Amino acid sequence: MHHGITLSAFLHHEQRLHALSPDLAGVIEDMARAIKQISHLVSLGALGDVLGNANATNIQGEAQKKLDVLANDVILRHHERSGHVAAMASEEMESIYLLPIGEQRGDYLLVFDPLDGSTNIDINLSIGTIFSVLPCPPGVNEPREPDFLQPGRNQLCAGYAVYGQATVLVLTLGRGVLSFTLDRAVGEFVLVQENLHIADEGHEYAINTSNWRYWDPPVRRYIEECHAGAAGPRGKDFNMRWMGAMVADCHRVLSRGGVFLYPHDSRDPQRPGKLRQIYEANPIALLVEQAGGAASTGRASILDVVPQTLHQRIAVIMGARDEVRLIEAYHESCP
Ligand code: AFP
Repeated sequence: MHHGITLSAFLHHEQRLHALSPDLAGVIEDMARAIKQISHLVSLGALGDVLGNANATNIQGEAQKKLDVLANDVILRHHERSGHVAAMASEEMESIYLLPIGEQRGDYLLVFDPLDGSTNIDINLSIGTIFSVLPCPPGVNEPREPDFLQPGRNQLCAGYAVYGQATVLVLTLGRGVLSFTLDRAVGEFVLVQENLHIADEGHEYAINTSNWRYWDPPVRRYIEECHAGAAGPRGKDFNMRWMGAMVADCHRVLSRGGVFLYPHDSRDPQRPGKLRQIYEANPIALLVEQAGGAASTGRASILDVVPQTLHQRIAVIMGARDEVRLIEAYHESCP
């Protein structure tokens, strides 16, 4: 593959050489167009009517930002009449989204978090869009919620965009991870990196330490050992970063290594974690595994967990393989 080719050329190449279905390529092209439009809205900042609250709450009970609602709408509009998807689900909608009556149904289910890291919107820090494509079960023309409750291993494609200094699209079709940058002059995503790889060993971690008192002992142990640095049992110093947007923190992990944790904590006994499994954890977990890293709840591989509900939450520990395995070992020795 050649650096500098456009996303469309890459998808064309995948259809020719790896039998990528034209409809799946179509879903990705539609998503790329939606991301370009969201990127434009984000770039308006205070000059557009895009900042602040939408005066509504989502299914998670979180106050929706205007940009959460706008981005959700942009993605729905780019897919609902394409004929490529059968139905969609999003962090911002309580139920699954069925296509308008009369529109052709495709073979795919699209799930997405339209604007991850909403609390960063009004302070002009990194935010992103996360998406994933699942197969629509054969013979299903009008999908229902149980059709979306598939383990992450079923994902046919996963990706995210980060709206940072540049808008970056990171994508996997299950054959490694590629990174594209939006060339605003021509309105095209251009391939800038192939085979993103996360080094097995990490020296950087990301976790919200304000939740320390709620963590389980294995997570406390791991972070305590990171804090101890070269003088502690790990025998090396660690660096810490926290962006407050999973998509940005995980983009750093995919770009320069380390580990990201939003583990189980005891704040709410009903909640296995904070992050949502189907449209947040699963897509990033697939990208991390495809880049040679590992993605775990601490006790199981994220991609093997079968979700019970559309908005199910899950504990997330992912990134450098050796670090994730060590945290899993701490969980094993602490039933
Ligand atoms: P929002 O999109 O609602 O801001 O949530 C972002 C997020 O789900 C995830 O992207 C971050 O890693 C995490 O929440 C940040 O959580 P804290 O508020 O604990 O920092």
